Amino acid sequence: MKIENVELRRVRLPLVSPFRTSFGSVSEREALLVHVSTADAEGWAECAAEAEPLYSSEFLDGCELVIRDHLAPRLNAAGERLTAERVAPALAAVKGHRMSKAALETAILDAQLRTSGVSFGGYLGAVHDLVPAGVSVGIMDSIDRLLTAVEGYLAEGYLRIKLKIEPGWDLAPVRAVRERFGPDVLLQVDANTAYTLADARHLARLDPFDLLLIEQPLAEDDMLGHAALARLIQTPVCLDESIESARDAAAAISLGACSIINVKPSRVGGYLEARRIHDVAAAHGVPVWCGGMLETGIGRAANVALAGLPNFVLPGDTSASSRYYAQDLTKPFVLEDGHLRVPTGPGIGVEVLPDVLDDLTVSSSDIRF
Ligand code: OSB
Ligand code: MG
Repeated sequence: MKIENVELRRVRLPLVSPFRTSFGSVSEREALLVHVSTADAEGWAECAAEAEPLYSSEFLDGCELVIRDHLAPRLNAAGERLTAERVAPALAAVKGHRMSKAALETAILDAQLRTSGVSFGGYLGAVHDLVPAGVSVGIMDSIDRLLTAVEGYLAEGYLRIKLKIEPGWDLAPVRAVRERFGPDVLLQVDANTAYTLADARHLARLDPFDLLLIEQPLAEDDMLGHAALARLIQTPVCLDESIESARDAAAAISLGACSIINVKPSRVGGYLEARRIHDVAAAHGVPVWCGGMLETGIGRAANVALAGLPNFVLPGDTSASSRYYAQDLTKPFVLEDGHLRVPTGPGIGVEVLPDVLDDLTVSSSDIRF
């Protein structure tokens, strides 16, 4: 497949409400779209990096630069023989930059699958038409506001609540949500690396609340710390930031650093590596779920397809478009009885709305092949 052009487009979408995590607060999503043109098809993908390098070391300006100056030229060199499966090997010499690599691979995979009329779900091996949706609820100014937000999400049908936590906002919000909504609500927390192993006794105080999991309590490079913590608390430890590859997943599982994995294709370099993590975890009896990065409909479509694989047994952070945006870049993803439907059309199975895209675009540039 010969690529003719790669367009990089920066878009800015206002969030319906600010989203605060232990590493910062955002009120709009600035995203980088990668749009690949071949003779036969167009492919779209969304780079999950944020404007600032706070979730991980990657950030939007850096992604644009590395795609333009280091990644795209390596794909160009592959010429006609390029396929989505050959993208990662062609880019392997470049260390890291997984979100940038994932965006390129995904856009190329979209074009390839549109050419052959195969859906992402079909290609990846999805076995479900509908996937259960959870929702990630940010840190709020007060417990009252949090309870109002959670009540709204439960009324909409979300099947699992994830509370963002940090020191000073952990036991009280979890206790309040449990007391108000009862023991049957599937509830989990995400610390985004905000604690250290010295907080183990404090985190053990979450044990009585019967959480599904605690996500990434410690620093991303603290595999041994997570293994030690997992022995000191009853809540299952789930890793997000620490897992950047299937090899990381195998190591974390072997060390006892996690018993559940949040799979974000963007964080691990793309959907092919994400599927390998799914497979490694399945072989160890470790359940996985699909994380999110406040994606627009473009990134969401592919995530929902991945979430249809058999070992994605926990509800994901794959929420409806309306949880994030009043106007999405695609036809909105909507909840159907707490589930999102896996797209079945070719490629990611959704179309970008051209007028909306133009309205929300802040800049664009072309890389000619
Ligand atoms: O840690 O899972 C995370 C959003 C941005 C960056 C990191 C994370 C998140 C979320 C929201 O938790 C997931 C979503 O709804 O897309
Ligand atoms: Mg997380």
